Amino acid sequence: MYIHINLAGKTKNGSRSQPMRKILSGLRIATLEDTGAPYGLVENGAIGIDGERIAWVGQSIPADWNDVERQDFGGRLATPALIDCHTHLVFGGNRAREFEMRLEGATYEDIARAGGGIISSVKSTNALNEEVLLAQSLPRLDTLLAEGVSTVEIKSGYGLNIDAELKMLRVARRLATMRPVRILTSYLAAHATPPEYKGRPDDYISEVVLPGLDAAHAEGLVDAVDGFCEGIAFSPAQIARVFDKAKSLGLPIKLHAEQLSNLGGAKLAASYGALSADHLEYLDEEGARAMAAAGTVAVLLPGAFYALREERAPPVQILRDAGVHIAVATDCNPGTSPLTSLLLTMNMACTFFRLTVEEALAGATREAARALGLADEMGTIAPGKRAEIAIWNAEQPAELCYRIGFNPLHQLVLKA
Ligand code: DI6
Ligand code: FE
Repeated sequence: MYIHINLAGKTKNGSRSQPMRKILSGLRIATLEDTGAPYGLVENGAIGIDGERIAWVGQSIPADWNDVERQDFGGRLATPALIDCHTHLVFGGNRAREFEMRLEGATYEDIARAGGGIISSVKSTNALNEEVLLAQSLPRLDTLLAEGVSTVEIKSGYGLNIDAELKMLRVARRLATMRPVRILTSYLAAHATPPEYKGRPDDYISEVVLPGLDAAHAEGLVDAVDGFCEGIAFSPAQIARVFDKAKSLGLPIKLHAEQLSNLGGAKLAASYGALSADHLEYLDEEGARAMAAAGTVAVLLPGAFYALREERAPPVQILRDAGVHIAVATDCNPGTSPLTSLLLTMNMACTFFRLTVEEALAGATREAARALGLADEMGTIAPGKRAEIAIWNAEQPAELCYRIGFNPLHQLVLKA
């Protein structure tokens, strides 16, 4: 059955008798495929959908599709459905008070070292049972989905004990059953050292992070393993212990690297063949070269750069020159990026990081899929890919990035 989601976020399920084939016509299609045209644009195009896959894309309808039901979109722009490849959207409470403290002059690191920051969200997350945590997280997911998002990555990392990390991941899995969305989970117990292990981060890794990963993996809760490699979090040597465990379980890895300083995290991640290294404000050329060689995607998170009023942008030109694939994501989290708009994120990626519109749009579709290991399945509009297509009240791709705080989604077409 086809699911169409309109602007108000309401979902209409097609009836079971609906045919397997469908044509979306009257579209300006930004395929994001490498066709030589900007955005891989197909003008006056149509998309043939067969089951859950795209069968064809082009200007003429194949003869054997002549009697297939068509929906005409009157010249609107179609793009691949958006993908948010880095979020922490399952958490309890909020950190509005820290926002005020930063306005009064405290820095993010000051607040973290004083027991606020991530630890304050750990307390408010762990105070909630699974149902309430789910209820608090759902509106954030809905806000993302209303902008044409089909796929969201969600990390744990606000539990910091085994049961609480598993609880977060279960909530992430349950969210996927409540909405027409694909959710990928990342195990991020190596996000911060909890107070009971203060000064003993290696013991925390031995006693919580590693056995917790075994338990979460055994329950089928982990799609990837992440860590926070930073002066206020974990060293490369500590992260390497987590990655060794992930590798032994056959799980892909990702890393928060070079956000506030350069510890060589991106190079470490690349040496493990990481799917992505994320943030990267302090990345150097050596790190970029290592990422390019390993095919590790750079996930840029302009929401955190904005909220922390960072002055150092990630080295986009170095990434381009090295041939690193660039994705963009919200980093939706209560501390450094309370952001639930991927369109606004794309705008920020252009405005703050000087990405081109094509890079920003590819970053929230094709490259975001790559950062999740799903490049063969989604992220472009091409035969064989999943039929997950956003249709916009817009003519040009640039309209998606240039407006601020406006949602031009006309319809999200998904096969469920
Ligand atoms: N980097 C971030 O920006 C978030 N986590 C991370 O590793 C911040 C998380 C928070 O402050 O709650
Ligand atoms: Fe993050």
